[in-house]
Amino acid sequence: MRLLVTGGAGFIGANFVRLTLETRTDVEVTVLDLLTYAGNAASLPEDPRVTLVKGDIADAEMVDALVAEADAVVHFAAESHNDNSLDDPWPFVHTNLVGTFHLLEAARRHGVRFHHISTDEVYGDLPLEGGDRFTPDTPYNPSSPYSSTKAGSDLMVRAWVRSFGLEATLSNCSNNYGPLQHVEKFIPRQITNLLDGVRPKLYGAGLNVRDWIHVDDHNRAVWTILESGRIGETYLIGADGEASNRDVVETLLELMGHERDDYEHVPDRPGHDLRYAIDASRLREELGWEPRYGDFRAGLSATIDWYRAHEAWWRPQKLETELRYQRLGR
Ligand code: NAD
Ligand code: TDX
Repeated sequence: MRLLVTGGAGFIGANFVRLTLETRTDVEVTVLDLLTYAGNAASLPEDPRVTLVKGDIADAEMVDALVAEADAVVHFAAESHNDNSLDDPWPFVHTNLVGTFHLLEAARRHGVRFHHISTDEVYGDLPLEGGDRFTPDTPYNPSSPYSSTKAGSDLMVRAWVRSFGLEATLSNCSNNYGPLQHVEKFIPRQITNLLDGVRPKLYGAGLNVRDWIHVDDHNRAVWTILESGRIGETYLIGADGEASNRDVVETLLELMGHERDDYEHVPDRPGHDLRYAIDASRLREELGWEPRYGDFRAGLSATIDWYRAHEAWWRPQKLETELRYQRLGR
């Protein structure tokens, strides 16, 4: 099987490529990645079964040629950080909307199976109190330029299925954590701050809740959907990992040998979503998927170990990232 993985040099995509090589012998992977600030060729394993092509998913000609050679496309590439989308939304429109459009058109022309990776943020947020969770029937209600462009890309995929018979599936996953995540994101930012002797930074009161899942559990679900998902269907991926940002920071502090209250509050993110929570029943009951990382604390501990052991991977991005946050006042 020849797989085209867009965004395969990013956090989730690179973990997907690694998992694929470890678990399948019959797959060859071409990664199409622009290697933006978020992409890192060093995240990919050196393996004769992996080819990295540096390019833009909004480059219609290049995309057409690569999709033509593939048996399936797994589309991870995106501008992915909410804070950046509040600073400058245009790259989000370019990559998440225009880029997805060109991929869909190529997949339609060549009749190639397509899996679209998306986020629970397309559903907006839930109240802090109460046990509501997102389901595949929750109405779209995105809050940020990031989530609105992801929502638009999801809707295009659905329309291409219905109008053109594209063989596509979609998945909307909750917050991922694990190795190879850029230091701009919440958990790696706090771990690497602590390694640098800097106190963790909580937006606002830190009461916002995210539903954490280990990146390998997400990627196993993607493979399950690719192999046995129903065409045209949307699967929500989540592992019942709800925690407030304050809980996460306190746990990281404790695991790294600090007092649990040794963090600081910084100004809140504008439009900050309160709570996400996923009901993954369809994926569990229809396709039999189960998460393997049940213990979030143990997963965080392993993630801390990974960042301790891989400073050479994250160090080049750290200063620039913190300077950007300084400019944003966060
Ligand atoms: P990331 O920012 O770490 O990686 C994105 C990758 O896409 C990078 O390698 C980057 O170079 C590449 N890219 C960006 N623009 C491109 C372009 N125009 N052409 C080609 N490549 C381009 O993101 P991530 O956290 O790995 O997220 C991957 C996907 O998963 C995204 O679609 C995101 O919306 C989705 N998602 C992420 C999470 C999460 O918690 N991180 C949760 C749910 C869904
Ligand atoms: O320094 C910080 N302090 C803080 O309190 C940072 C960077 C974040 N936060 C808060 C904001 C969020 O409530 O932590 C939470 C998580 O923040 P992010 O890591 O930026 O993730 P989030 O905005 O929830 O979006 C993530 O999950 C869904 C990914 O970045 C998206 O790509 C994915 O779609």
